[in-house]
Amino acid sequence: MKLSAPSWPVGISPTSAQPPKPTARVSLRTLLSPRCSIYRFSSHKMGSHHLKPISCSSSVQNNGPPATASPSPVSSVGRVGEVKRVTKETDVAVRIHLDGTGVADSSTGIPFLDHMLDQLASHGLFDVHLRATGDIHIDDHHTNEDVALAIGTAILQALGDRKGINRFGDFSAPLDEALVHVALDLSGRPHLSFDLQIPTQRVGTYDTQLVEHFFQSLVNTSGMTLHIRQLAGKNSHHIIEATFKAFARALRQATEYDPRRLGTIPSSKGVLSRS
Ligand SMILES: [Mn+2]
Repeated sequence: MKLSAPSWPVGISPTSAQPPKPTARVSLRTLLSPRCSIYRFSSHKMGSHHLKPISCSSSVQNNGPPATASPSPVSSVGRVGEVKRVTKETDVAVRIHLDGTGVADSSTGIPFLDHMLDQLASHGLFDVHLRATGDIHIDDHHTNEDVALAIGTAILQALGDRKGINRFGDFSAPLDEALVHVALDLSGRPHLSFDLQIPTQRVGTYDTQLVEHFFQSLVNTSGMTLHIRQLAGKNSHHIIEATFKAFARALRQATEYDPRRLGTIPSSKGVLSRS
């Protein structure tokens, strides 16, 4: 696997100024350090009690000034995470702009996943550009997982030192008969509690088991505490889509700035570590 900055044909629109603005993002050099191996797991390890803390702890551990070894070309226009992740199974390039306008531009080869990533962009008001190719001739498992791992890493990178953010997010999204509650904490500590009862094995061609796998993968690389509860719902498409909408809204809240924070780190410890 390698991480490098992909070049995108799509420019980033400047955003309205929001104090405080991070001075730089976490450098890819930091992400590539030996202490920062992206956690990769296979399906038999997916039970949450089997998950080990990820080793990628160096990039935000101290919450000090972000690394400056790699001057960010985008620091003047908002918080952007950009990751290219290549394995023998998949090739994923993602760029996420947390202070975006909801530009949805994702193509994974998995139509239903594209539909869900569009929810993430439009309801989070994130600009999400993602291209993925993978071994979907086998099934969607590897591509679904690696897309989520890359998105999680991009979020981690975009958040930088997390100064001044709300940190917590909470939203309940209805979609017709479905109602899903999401609560999250950008704590730096990966945890997923997942309680959806999806009644069918597939939505379109998408295996509904992959929903939990998607969020577990995202949680592990982003360093996020995430709770997902289904309060109502009968239709699988509605339940999953309500989940992505609630997640997007909660993440938007958590990543946005709290003006009363005045740019300080929202933790009584003074740091938001990943361990
Ligand atoms: Mn839909």
